[in-house]
Amino acid sequence: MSSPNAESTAFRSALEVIRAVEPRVADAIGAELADQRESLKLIASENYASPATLLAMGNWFSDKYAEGTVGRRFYAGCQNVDTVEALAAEHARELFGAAHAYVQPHSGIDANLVAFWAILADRVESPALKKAQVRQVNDLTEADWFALRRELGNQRMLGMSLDAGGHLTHGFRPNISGKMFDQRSYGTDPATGLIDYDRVAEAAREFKPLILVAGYSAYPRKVNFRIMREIADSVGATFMVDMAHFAGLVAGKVFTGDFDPVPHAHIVTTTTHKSLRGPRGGMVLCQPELADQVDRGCPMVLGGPLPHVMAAKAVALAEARRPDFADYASRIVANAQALAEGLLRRGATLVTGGTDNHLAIIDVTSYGLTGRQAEQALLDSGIVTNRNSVPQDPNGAWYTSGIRIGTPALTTRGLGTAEMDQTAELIHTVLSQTTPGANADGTPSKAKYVLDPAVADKVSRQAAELLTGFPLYGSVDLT
Ligand code: DSN
Repeated sequence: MSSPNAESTAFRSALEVIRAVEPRVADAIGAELADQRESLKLIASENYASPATLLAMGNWFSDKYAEGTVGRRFYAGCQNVDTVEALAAEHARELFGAAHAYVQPHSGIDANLVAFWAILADRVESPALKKAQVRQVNDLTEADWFALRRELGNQRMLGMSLDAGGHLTHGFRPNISGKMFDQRSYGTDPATGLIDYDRVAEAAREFKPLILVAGYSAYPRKVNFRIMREIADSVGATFMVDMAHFAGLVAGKVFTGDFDPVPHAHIVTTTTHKSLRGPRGGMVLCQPELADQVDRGCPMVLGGPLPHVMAAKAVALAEARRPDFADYASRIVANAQALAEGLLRRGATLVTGGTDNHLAIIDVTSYGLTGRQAEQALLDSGIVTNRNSVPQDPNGAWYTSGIRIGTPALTTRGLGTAEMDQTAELIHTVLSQTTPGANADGTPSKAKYVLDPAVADKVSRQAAELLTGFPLYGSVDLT
């Protein structure tokens, strides 16, 4: 462990150097720390990376180009980049028990694009693609290229529907995956809100996807990856899991056996900054047969790797291999369950009636609100969340009917189950005292809301008070 003094000195010195060039940037960085310290952060996809992880990104690795892979680069002088990329990959393989790890993706979308490409290259029966893989691309004729585009396009993907908690990159229209793939989705059982594996199997039998995708950004339950793999195998699909949200729970051995995607999936993608608590970025883990294609991620779909971020991934993954990370991961779930129980006890409605992971979805229609109204009212009260669709959402993806809450960040900060109950009380107070507003012409608004500023002020003060016992980056004094 570094000394608290070293951490404080490092950040203060960094800001002093930045301030000498553009003081407004230094001020914004300082203000961001102040804001994060003061608010009750319940965004399920956010966290607080360690000082070591943050500092590993602010250095001269940022200046280096390193297209290619370890030991096989398109630029000279990559020996130090090789060191950090190999280290990050080794930590990832060891942490997750994966055969292969590719740590270059810049984000979750990038990681998914790398995975899609690897699966297409592995699975699509295309004579033109075979030629493209073995020959110099200049040798392909116009007819070969035409065939290649035809054969790669319109392949089938089956993923979880957006309103049930799936992710945009799993074949939905606003994302490129929804434009390249012929996509169908499986939802959840309307009565329970849970994945109905028989229905997934039925959809897979009917649709015969090339890729079956599991994973979510707003589903509050475990997924049985053994069953999903059996479904994929029964129709000859490649099974891909996007574990971006719950990678920390896999790393911390909270999700094991049927609920650990790594032994069951052909390919697993993740971000590194959510429950895994690393730097902002992505990563792909895969079975050996997909490794060569995955390693072509750059330049196939990625720009030059970000060596400074790979260095930070190596640091964060090393942290996640320590025994205390398992304790952190189990506290995330205990906190999410305490928060969910606290809300249920006060009369809130939760999608699926609770949680067994790091997040919960409050159906705010039971408070007479849209997600957008609830999100803003909570923000006014010092509670940072995001609005989210609920299954079969009547308010659509912009206004929504839900609020997603998650505990990875507050758990990092040290809050426990008692504080989660207090947090539930604050959320319930705001939502039960907010009413829908009206447009200027008197029609009901899905965005406007009425909340007595005195209530918002009181809850903000209570939220700040709750946080005083849990200083964020407590060693860092920027004054
Ligand atoms: N934006 C992330 C989330 O909040 O879940 C997913 O990409």
